[in-house]
Amino acid sequence: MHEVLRDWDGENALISYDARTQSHLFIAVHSRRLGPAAGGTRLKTYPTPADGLRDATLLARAMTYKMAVAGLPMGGGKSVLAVPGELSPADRLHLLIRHAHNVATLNGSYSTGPDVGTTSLDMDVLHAHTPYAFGRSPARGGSGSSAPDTAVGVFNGIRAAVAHLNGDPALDGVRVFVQGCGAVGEPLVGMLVDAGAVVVVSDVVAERVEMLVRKYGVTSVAPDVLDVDCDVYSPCALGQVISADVVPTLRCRIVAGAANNVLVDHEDGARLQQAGILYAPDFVINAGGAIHLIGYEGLGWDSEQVAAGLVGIGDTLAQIFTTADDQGISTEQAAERVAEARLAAGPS
Ligand code: PPY
Repeated sequence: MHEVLRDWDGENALISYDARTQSHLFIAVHSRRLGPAAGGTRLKTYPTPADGLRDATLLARAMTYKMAVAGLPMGGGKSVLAVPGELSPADRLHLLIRHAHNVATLNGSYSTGPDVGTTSLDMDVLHAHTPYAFGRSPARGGSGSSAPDTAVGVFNGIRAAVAHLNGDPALDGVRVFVQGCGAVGEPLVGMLVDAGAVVVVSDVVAERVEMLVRKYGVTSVAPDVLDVDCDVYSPCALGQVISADVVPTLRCRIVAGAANNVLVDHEDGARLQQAGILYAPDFVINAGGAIHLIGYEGLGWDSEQVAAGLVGIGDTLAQIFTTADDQGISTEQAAERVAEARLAAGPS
């Protein structure tokens, strides 16, 4: 764990161990340069505790960049609850309450929200112990699940990428492979089908795939298949799917999905560029959830303002694609430069 922290450029990390559930609790605060840090709570099993801490630190950094590019007055943070396996409801509740107390000790320098493995109902639990939890259920005063708005942002981003290559954002007949059809992937599939796209899906949960095939008439591939012949590959499950080994096997023109930390290495952005694949940087295209949570709950936005923010994802990507072309750099680099310029300028 020392090495994880040594190799990270964040502000601080809170680390604790819960003996009852044999779980590690991590909160990583990467940067508060643009405002208090925010980012979801991921509840998941990792090979080692250090892997959980590494995930928290890298996801927190991605949140800093996401907030900066989206123009939200927030910093980047993330929590990981690294559990040994499925917890009983009572143990899970115990762990969430312990996490809430950890969040509370940070006195608002970090706020959390839902992420992989947690829901609005979990935020209701956290909020009973700390005010610093976004994304409660509407019945408890929250703005509800941000996943559908994350999907809208990804949809807008896919249109921007298609427009950059085709000169037209129309998705009619465009082949899109959506990998992972959970809370974000499913509504995305619905929007794509409505827009006339030819959609291929995959998911580790076979029943989910069967449901989508029945509901939308899409086709499917096995969960481990990546080399689907398509225009757009949309990773909407977990990250780290693009690596030096994977890039040569891809048969798409665009990579544009909702997953966080899609690239294994920073250099994979350049590898995609060299392979002639247009990459929509993850921290730009998946900002819809943050725009929803911070917009509604932090900034008091109405649904029109949130919708405008989601449209902005497409506009920002269009600019990043053009800058990357003009300067001969990868889209990942172009997006990082936007974030780093905002961080250098400080809060606006
Ligand atoms: C993400 O976009 O990955 C998030 O974690 C969303 C978020 C944003 C702000 C507070 C909590 C979660």
